[in-house]
Amino acid sequence: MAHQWRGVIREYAERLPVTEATKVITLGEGGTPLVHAQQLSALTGSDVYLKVEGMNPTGSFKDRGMTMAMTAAVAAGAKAVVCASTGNTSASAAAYATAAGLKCVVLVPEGKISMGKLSQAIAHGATLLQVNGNFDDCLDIARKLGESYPVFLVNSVNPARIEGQKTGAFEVVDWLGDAPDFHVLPVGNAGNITAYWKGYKEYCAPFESATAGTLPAVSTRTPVMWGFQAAGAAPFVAGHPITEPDTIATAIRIGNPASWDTAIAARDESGGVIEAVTDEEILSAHRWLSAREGVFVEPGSAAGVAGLIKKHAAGEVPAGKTIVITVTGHGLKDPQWALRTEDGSEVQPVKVSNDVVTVAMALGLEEK
Ligand code: AN7
Repeated sequence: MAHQWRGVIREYAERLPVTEATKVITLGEGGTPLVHAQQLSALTGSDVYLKVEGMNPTGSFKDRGMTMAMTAAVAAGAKAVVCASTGNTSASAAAYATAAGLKCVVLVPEGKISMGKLSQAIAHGATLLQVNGNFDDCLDIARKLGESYPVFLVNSVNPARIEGQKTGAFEVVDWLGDAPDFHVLPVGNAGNITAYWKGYKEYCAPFESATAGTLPAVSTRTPVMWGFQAAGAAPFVAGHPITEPDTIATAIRIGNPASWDTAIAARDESGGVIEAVTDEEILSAHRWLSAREGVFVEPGSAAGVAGLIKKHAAGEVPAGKTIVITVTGHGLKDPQWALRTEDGSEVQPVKVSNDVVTVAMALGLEEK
């Protein structure tokens, strides 16, 4: 019988802070496709793979961390959870809170989250407040609420989130048979680069499991980590927080990343970089993925691909390597960008009358 994926907690229970007795809150997250990107591979002369996180239950990588955070919330006896979000965390928190039977409060920056993500939080019954401020302001309030009020914080400052998200690295190694040479991803609040690096390091050494003794190393190496931020929201490139972050990639419109030190550690321990890509480069990579690879992502998710293309143009991508890029969220989250041409004009579908000859003419077809 084919193996049914059981969600990241049950698949990787020995490497997570859970026991047999833990009540697991899951929607079947993880087990996402690692797609061989044929055109990016042809471009670079390396084997480039896309870890397609839009295939998670709520359409982003956040579900890997949210299954752990919501499981921890239930274990702690919480009745309500809270998060700040640029959109995907709120969509995920709302869905997993529903599955857990908990109330969910989400704080989002007013006017700066995509329609798809807003719809998800509302559909799952979260109490959504639009804060007159940016994501960093929302996170500040969410942290204070968690400290002083009876609500459980499920942002990635909660270590359970990082534990869940590290399973992305495990899946890459399990699929490829070893760690890639490079792992590339977008960086916003910096939880994901922290989590991947933790996962890669744990898989590359004997692991002291809380439930299963000492587990042997699975991989022989760890990758070089390459993170990319939007140029208007690139605190790691500036070397300090940004007070007015701005980018069309609203998912990563973050100026004061919570996981600052661990992201710097991932960069430096791995011999990697965190660099910036412009909104134009992000939209161009977004178009590349949909039109050349067959993978539809939201703009923020294309930042890693934009970074790889930029570094290739600068002659900084070696050939003959294995490169994995996490594309973090689904294109349907924020579909409006697909309906714009490169020069910024709106795509207008061609209208035709209800008649085969007219349709054939519109297609330039001659009768056979
Ligand atoms: C598609 O949902 O911060 O560096 O509040 O939605 O781990 O923050 C989302 C971030 C990349 C950046 N790609 O990841 C939120 C939120 C997508 C995202 C990131 C986000 P981190």
